[in-house]
Amino acid sequence: MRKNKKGVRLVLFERKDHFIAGNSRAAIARLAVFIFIFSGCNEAIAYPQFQEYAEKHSGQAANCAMCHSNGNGPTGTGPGQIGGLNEDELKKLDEARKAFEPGEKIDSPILNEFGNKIIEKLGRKEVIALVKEPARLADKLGKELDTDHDGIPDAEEYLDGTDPNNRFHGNPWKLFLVNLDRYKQHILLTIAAVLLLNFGLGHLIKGIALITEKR
Ligand SMILES: [Ca+2]
Repeated sequence: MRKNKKGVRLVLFERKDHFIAGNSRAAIARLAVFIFIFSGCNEAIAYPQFQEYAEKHSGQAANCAMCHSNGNGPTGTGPGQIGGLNEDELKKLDEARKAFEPGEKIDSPILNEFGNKIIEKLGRKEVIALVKEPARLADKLGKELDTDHDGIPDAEEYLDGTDPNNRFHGNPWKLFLVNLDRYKQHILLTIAAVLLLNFGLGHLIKGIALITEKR
């Protein structure tokens, strides 16, 4: 180790250069995450106002998983959280954050399918504006979106406090009516088959009774 001041500095720089050269990709990814989390990019990464409104309106518990990949929200180092994203996912996140206008196809790794569809349909600019009026989100989503294809529109699931990503999770009465309508043909055919079977069995029993009487 060199004793003079200049020499010590040189050794330190050499170590740093070696660290970056040997782990360049990992270092860049860590740096990107650091910049993302601690810069202006972190501005409004989640909008809990929507979750809070859904809970208040429906009386049902709702957590960040309503729109986010991770139930604990986007901040952290777990799966689907900003600190746990790789380089490709960070690029997707960056693209999604630029989707200010509606109609842009996005695939944000910190959002689930419903969360991504909200941004695709409305654009971030409108979503940010709705933060102050979360009740209007349902109207803005309309009746067409049904992410889990259970027959209940996403807008209604938002108001009901049910999971728009889970086709088995919905208002039980609405699910019953949807399924009744969806399978009405099968139900009618089953009823007709049962009635015909009863009719046939009735005549068969009568026939057997007549034959028995004649004997
Ligand atoms: Ca649905």
